[in-house]
Amino acid sequence: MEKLIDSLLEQSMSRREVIVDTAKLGAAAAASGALTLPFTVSAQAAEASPAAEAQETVRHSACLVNCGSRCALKVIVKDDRIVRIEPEDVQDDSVFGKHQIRPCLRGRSNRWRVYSPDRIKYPMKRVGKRGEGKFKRISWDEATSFIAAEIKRVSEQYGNEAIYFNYQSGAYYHTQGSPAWKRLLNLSGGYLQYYNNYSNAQNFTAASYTYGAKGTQFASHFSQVKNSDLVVFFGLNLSETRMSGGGQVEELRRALEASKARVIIIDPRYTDSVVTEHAEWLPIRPTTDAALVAGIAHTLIVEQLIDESLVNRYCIGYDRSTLPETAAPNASYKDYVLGTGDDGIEKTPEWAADICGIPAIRIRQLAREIAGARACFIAQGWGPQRHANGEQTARAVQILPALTGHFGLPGTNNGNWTYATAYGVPALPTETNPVKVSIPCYLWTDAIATPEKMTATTMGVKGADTLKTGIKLFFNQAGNALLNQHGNTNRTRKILEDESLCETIVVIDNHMTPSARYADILLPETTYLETEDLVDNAYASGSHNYMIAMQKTITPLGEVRSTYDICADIAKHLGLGEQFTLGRTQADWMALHYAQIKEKRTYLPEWEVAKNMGVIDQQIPRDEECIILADYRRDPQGNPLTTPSGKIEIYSQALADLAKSWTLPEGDRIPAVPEFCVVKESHLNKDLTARYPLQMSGFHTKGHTHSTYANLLMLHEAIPDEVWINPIDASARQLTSGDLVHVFNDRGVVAMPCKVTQRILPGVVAMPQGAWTRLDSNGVDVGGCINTLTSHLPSPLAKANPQHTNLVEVKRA
Ligand SMILES: Nc1nc2c(c(=O)[nH]1)N[C@H]1C(S)=C(S)[C@@H](COP(=O)(O)OP(=O)(O)OC[C@H]3O[C@@H](n4cnc5c(=O)[nH]c(N)nc54)[C@H](O)[C@@H]3O)O[C@H]1N2
Ligand SMILES: Nc1nc2c(c(=O)[nH]1)N[C@H]1C(S)=C(S)[C@@H](COP(=O)(O)OP(=O)(O)OC[C@H]3O[C@@H](n4cnc5c(=O)[nH]c(N)nc54)[C@H](O)[C@@H]3O)O[C@H]1N2
Ligand code: SF4
Ligand SMILES: [Mo]
Repeated sequence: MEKLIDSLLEQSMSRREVIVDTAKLGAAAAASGALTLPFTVSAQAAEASPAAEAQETVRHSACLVNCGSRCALKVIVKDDRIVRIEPEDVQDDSVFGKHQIRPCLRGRSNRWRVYSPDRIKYPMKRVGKRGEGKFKRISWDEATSFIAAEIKRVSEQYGNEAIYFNYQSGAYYHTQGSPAWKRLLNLSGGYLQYYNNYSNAQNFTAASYTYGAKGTQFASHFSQVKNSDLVVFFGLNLSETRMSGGGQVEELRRALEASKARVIIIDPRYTDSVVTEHAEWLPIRPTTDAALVAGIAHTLIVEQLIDESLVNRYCIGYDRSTLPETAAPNASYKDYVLGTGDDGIEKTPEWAADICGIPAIRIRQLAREIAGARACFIAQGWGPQRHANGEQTARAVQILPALTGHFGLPGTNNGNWTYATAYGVPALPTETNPVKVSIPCYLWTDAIATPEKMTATTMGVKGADTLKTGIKLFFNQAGNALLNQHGNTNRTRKILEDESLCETIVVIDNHMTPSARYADILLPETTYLETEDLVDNAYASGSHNYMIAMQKTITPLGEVRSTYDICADIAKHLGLGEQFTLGRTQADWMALHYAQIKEKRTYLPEWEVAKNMGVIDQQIPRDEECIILADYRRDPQGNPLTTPSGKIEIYSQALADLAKSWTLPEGDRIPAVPEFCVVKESHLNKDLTARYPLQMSGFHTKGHTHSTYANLLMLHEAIPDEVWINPIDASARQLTSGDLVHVFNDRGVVAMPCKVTQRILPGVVAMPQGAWTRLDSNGVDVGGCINTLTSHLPSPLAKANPQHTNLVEVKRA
């Protein structure tokens, strides 16, 4: 409570500071000819006066959080204190013309993040039980020499495979943060690697089977929508997940203004994108998109809306004529849809409607609309795939453009969500990792608790048949997935509390997060605004290309340091100092990286100029080659895909083989065509729904980026964390908006206010993800973290996070 009052007082005091720029006043007065005013001061006089010390200066920084966008921040500083954060000025760039990379409410709240009472300001060592959150201040030398000794001890005792660097996405630095830690760990013998991410593993894995490796990274840029007449989005919500004025949401808005294409959004929630894109909302039950696609395909087939010769030229496994010889004769997608496949069920729109909740008549119309469109842009967000059957959803949406011919042509896409074109701003080289073994990033708790069960054919271990050892030394840099962002927090707590399993946990963060409380050694890193770096435009700025030179805007608080310097010190203790730095400071690396870019783009200004500019437009002409599969469409023989057949694989023999050789948990399936697979926690599971009748899906809220910014009270006032519930479900539980409810299942209980709204379909509730977990004495998560309710069990193929698939009940608290 004290902390809260302190922070409220701090906010109101700095708001009361009067902003007086005497130099500007003098200049303005001179310009207006008001020199006769008795109190006028000249600019020169102002410079000499003591008041000049209180002048505001402008510094440039950026928001490095993982929302996919990258916004520049104009930081107004006075007396070494941040007083305000503004957007950078309007720029002229090669993509949008005159335009502003406008940060969202989160980026602009960075002053509160820097001065938050949650800041960790000194290196610390745990004194209580692990997780209790009791720490004692130690010196930097003590901290860095302890970590060096632990790297040595653990690698000698267990081998380097026992060292792990956890998934993290809180700060995409180029010359500190993750690259610095990875460089240090690689130079000192390596660490157990991970593959996948928490964002889109099911989708990427699916795409590698549907389109080959190329398809995993890219899709058409949204600028193509300028050529579309119809846009169909499955759970794609740019207005809330890509909020920067410099990225995809802006690109889509401009394209829609040009084409006036009709937009249809398929989502359990009526999202802000439905509003801002003037879209039609088709509410769908979570996990059922593959059933919807099968229902659409049924109409396409029976109404002869498919150009079968075209589909068979570009795809395999649509019908029997293109099935590989190794496949069963009735294994094609057409067989699956028409009921001549193994399950014998015809996937009529009525069948699909029963599952997904969209009326059969609307499914038929949708099929006709997509087939009849001149250029339909089909894309999916990553919410639809963050499910227990996410690979199936992803693959189903990926084949819809292929079935309807809407691929490789202007205004079309491949069903995926695009990344920005990479314009290559170098990062600190991490060197190569001598340890070649990797695990799916969602399975690190298993790699701590039950390493003997981690094998290639059960848990997706790569580079070895099985793990040799469990994880013993854990590095958690700029991530909250050590607890908060990982599935089933109550299970994770138990695993972390057992000090005989993972022996040492190092956490590096800005704030005392739920994960930070589980540290043995806790290190404070600078926030974005307290350090210098040269960063890229991140991965969701569409075809817009720029980089940002970040400046240290204030003296870092307390003893906070850059992880480049921290890792250099640890390297020195290990006798690797020179190898780590190569004699360079962090500033030297930035200058070097800039020089490498300037070598290619000689027209860019000198670094001495550029480093004070904030946004640096790379001035690369708009990427016209942003129509995915265009080369393949033009010449499929000349430009084969990287799938085994070189074609779009509606039927995948690789998946059929894999399903046979892997050992899957009961109920899990890996079909060779994009079948709808029922998940355990589904509305169709009559046993489980008797107890937990509501499907609960998470979503990425505007109020925070995951757990970053989630501790800022002012943001909560703007966008509270509330669980969305339909009036029908609310009245059955006698709930009205604002009531505090308990959302619960066998894994835990979360307390949160409810929002009664027609914007969610009946039978489904939606909870924002990212709130900080905090258990009361009864074990109720009064912090409102969704992961108290989610499962740690991975999806079948990608072995990835199914964190949107949950059954729950809701009751008044
Ligand atoms: N404001 C904000 N922006 C962010 C982030 C954030 O935390 N906050 N996180 C960033 C990161 S790291 C990522 S990975 C992206 C994530 O972007 P996404 O993964 O796309 O975001 P989600 O909100 O999980 O899901 C998008 C939509 O899918 C819907 N959905 C859920 N299940 C289903 C389903 O089964 N079928 C269909 N059709 N729709 C479904 C949800 O209701 C939601 O509206 O966003 C990035 N941007
Ligand atoms: N239930 C559920 N869980 C989810 C998701 C979901 O949709 N539903 N989404 C998943 C997805 S897509 C993702 S990407 C993950 C994201 O999970 P994480 O990558 O863990 O992201 P954050 O929760 O934002 O945690 C980032 C941490 O970095 C810290 N940080 C910020 N800036 C700095 C810095 O400069 N230095 C250091 N050292 N630390 C800093 C922040 O304080 C914060 O603690 O969550 C996943 N978890
Ligand atoms: S959270 Fe994303 S959109 Fe918001 S300011 Fe940061 S980078 Fe920009
Ligand atoms: Mo993500």
